[in-house]
Amino acid sequence: MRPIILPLLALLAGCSTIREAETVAVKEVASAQMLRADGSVAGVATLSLQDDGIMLELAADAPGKGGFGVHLHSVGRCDAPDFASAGPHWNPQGKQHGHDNPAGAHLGDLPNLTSDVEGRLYAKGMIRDALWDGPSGLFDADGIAIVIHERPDDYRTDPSGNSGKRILCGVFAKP
Ligand SMILES: [Cu+2]
Ligand SMILES: [Zn+2]
Repeated sequence: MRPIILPLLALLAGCSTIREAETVAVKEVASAQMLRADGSVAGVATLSLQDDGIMLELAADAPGKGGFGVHLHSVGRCDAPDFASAGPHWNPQGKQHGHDNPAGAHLGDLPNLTSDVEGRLYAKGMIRDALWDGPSGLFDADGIAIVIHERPDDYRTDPSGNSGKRILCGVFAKP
């Protein structure tokens, strides 16, 4: 029996490894429609709570060519046309702006995005050190928004990285 059973076990082990790799356990998910100043939809962003952290994914029409600052903002409200209602950068640790700032960074400070040849923006990555909910979490009492700005973030200038106007804004809503 032994020569037959061993290959069989190896095969089963291989299958279960593949299955684990393909299925990421998502505990919670929230999505946001990315709105332009005129109220039209430019794309979508999602946050998902997974075993090893919180994943952000975004796909949207770029507001032009080049690089654009992107942040999580502390209030889940996007009132057109200036989106000032989304408040400052999400900052539950009380720091200054920017990863190049010795007193930084806000937890909502994300890497700049660059438009591709088709004029689209894509992002996928883990939000470091973020909590999903509770008083210092993404989904605290006033919610959470994501904002794309008119120009790149300089990663240094407090409080907003000198990234200019708010061009796209999305409120994350839990289903
Ligand atoms: Cu911003
Ligand atoms: Zn910031």
